Amino acid sequence: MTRIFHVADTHIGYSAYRRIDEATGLNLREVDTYAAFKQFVDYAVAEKPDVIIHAGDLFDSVRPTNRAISFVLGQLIRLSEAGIPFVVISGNHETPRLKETGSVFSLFEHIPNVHVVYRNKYELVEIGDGDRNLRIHAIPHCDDIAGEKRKMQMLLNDGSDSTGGFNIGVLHVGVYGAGKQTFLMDEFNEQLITIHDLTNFDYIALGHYHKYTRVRDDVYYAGSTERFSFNEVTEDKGFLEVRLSEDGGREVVFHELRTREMVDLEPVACGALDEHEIKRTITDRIQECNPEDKVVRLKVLDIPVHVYHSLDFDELKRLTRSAVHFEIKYEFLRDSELLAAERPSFRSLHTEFEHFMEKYAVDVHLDKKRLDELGLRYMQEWERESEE
Ligand SMILES: [Mn+2]
Repeated sequence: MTRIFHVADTHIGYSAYRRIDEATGLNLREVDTYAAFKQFVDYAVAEKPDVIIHAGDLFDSVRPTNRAISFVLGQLIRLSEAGIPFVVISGNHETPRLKETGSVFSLFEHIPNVHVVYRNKYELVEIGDGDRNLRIHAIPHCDDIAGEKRKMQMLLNDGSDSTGGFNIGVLHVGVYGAGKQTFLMDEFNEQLITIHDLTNFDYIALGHYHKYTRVRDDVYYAGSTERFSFNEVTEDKGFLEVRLSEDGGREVVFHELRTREMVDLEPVACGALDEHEIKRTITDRIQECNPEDKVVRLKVLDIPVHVYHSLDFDELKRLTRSAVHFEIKYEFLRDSELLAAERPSFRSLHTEFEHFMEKYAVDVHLDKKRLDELGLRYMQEWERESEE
């Protein structure tokens, strides 16, 4: 039996929010991506699979920091010393737009047992020999994915008379037309393929789609090793163990990794609540979820503007401070009576500001929610002062 560990989308170097890890001084979410990958490597070193296949987006960016590179280097050396072959293709996140930029993967090229595939074209990586021979057909992120895919299938068909061993495909792609389902991330430069014309593989290891998914009996996404947005809040994160036997048997097992807790709380629907109830429900939701060390989102729907203005933001901050990140998203009630009462040519300053902020594109590094909050607060203070 041959055992393959299929992992993908580790996005090493990703960082988010403002929380710093006290031990290292690094962004805590960055440290989380390191921890998830290290957990995987620890498991692999203990379990010694015949090969590890990483299906792309090992790094989060084309130019990872020295820290991210040195972390990955250390982990790959551990695998190398344990004698575990590691095959990795470049994904859309780490593939430079200009070839002159060069690939970070070239740094790992000379480590024994490490095979990096990043040259904009299909490559065949062969591991082992005889019955345990693994022919790994690897396509990195490239300019002509359809052409490289055809080339891969052709080469596989040509070599299919060779005896023993397994043919494994590895790609970093979105898939469409698989059982009427489409798997994509809606990213700017993602590659999309169909898979109906990929045949005679013993297994195809996909990367890119962050949710662990069986696409076809022989085609799987391993999913990412951490949650990178609230879209992934309900997904288990981990990697796949694929067991192939010489008689054609195939078993795929998902192994979950321990990751940072991410919670999307039940929204507070303000519609039927009075001001007091709204405030109490928000506070209750926060306290019930015990936000310590978690990434949390709470939506507050249809909150009347005057209630929003009377919230105790300092208190809310105090209640949510122990979270790694606590996001409260307010959606305002559009009170038709209130709007009708206003002269159409001149809406309240608050409403004008809200409309302005909705349309105003702020620099990505600025926290728009905080800007919203501050603007509204300053206006409220100014109003109070001018009333006195
Ligand atoms: Mn990707």
